[in-house]
Amino acid sequence: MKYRNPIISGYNPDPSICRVGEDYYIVNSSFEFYPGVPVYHSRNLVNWELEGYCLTEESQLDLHGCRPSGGIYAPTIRYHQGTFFMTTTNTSGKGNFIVHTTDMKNGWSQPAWVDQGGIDPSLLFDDDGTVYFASTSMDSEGNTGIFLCQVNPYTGERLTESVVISRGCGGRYAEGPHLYKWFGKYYLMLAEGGTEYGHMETILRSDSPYGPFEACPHNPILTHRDDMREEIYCTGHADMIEDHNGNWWMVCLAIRPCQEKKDRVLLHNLGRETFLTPVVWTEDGWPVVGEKGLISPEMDGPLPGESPVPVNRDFADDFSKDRFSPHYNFLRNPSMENYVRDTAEGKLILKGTGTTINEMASPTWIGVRQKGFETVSTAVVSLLDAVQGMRAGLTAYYNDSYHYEIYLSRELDRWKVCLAKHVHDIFTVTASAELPAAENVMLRIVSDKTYYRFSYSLDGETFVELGSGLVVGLCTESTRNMTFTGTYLGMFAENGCAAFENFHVKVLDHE
Ligand code: 6LW
Repeated sequence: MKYRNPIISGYNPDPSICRVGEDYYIVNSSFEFYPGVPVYHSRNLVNWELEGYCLTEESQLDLHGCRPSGGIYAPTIRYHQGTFFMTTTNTSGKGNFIVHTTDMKNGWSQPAWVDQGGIDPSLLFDDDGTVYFASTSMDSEGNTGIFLCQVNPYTGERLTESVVISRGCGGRYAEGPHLYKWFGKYYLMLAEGGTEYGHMETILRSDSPYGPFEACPHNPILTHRDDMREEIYCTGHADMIEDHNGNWWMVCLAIRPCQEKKDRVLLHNLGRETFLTPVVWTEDGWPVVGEKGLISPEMDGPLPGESPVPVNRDFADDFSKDRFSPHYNFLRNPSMENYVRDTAEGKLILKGTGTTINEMASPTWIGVRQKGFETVSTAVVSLLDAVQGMRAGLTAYYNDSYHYEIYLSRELDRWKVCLAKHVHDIFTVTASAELPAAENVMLRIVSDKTYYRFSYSLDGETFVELGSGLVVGLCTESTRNMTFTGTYLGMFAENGCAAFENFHVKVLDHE
């Protein structure tokens, strides 16, 4: 059965997958965004619904002061004897922890912190009841390695010393470890080469979880570092699973470049997305991934469950219901009293504080992941205050130093619509127009692979383009520090209240 990649588009990196009967669950990293660790559910491995998050309270997810691309790194989800376990790292907090639940609808436990350092934690529930905890860390000489200990998954108590079990298969930064028990052996799968264009997945196996490990003769089992098709790059950080029909699958992160081949510039703004590939086994028990270690935008495989249906990546909110969609994210730990859903009027009231979207803090900002290159985002905006210097509008947002926004503002005694851009240390208004009033103005962001274009309309029909911003300004490769996220399309308010109506994001990319 044919299907399209990515299976979860937009910034959803470091996927980990588990199976419960005929139900499948994927979790992803979430960094400085709140809630933390999204959980997607599927029954055919292609159509995924965002069910919610593992970390929904500040006591589980303290992101105060978290730097861009800090916070929550790679998670692992496992299911054992009726209980889900998720382990991850709060790199801006106390490190590695485990949460658990028997029913996701009732939320997850408080963090059980594990006294083993590093990132990319993973769990293996062995047949004899032992629970192994692996992570990628550094030894006293600063050498990275995969560390292993035994833990109590409920309390996080480390039951044995942490020991190095592998340094990888020769690629730099051996990370993203997953230890499995398959066919009576312990398989250790790793991401190596770094999460950029040299990324790859390797696998080893042993009769003991502590090794010594034998490397797969055709490592790396997955990499796009030399793939000349130039459609998908950075494949790695994978997890594997046997479906309920006995077929095998891998989920991994990868990126789709936002530049056309002719431009030959390696850039991506949508973030690292989640991809799916079938896996088969060799006679001597080694996995063969995809098309001999390559994956494609369209693949074929023995999918479980119902045939895939077309994926709808649009988003719409008329604010008539009192609950926020799980697709909304906030920055760090939001003050929810600043986000009021006026269901009677069909409005979202954003109460802007003195914290702006240029700050590494929690401004009044709410966004959804940009899930395609070609999008149209609109909302009708009205300023409710006439405060000098207030701003409220729509933003294409990567992080606090990389964002473009079209917004209404009050300057001296005039109402204005403005376009501002923040790239690196340059924050400036690049265009503005005076308005007769700052109410019921429709703002619009139209994106393609090269530009974000910003327009406004006073009647909802005729739009005036205020200006544009290059997509390259919001790409992961363009940020001054290493970052791991992707663009959001969202609403924001600063220094006063604003009302938003009919927030829509339409994805036009042809699957
Ligand atoms: C992830 C690790 C990595 O934890 O990036 O570059 C981190 N390697 O595997 C964030 O995605």
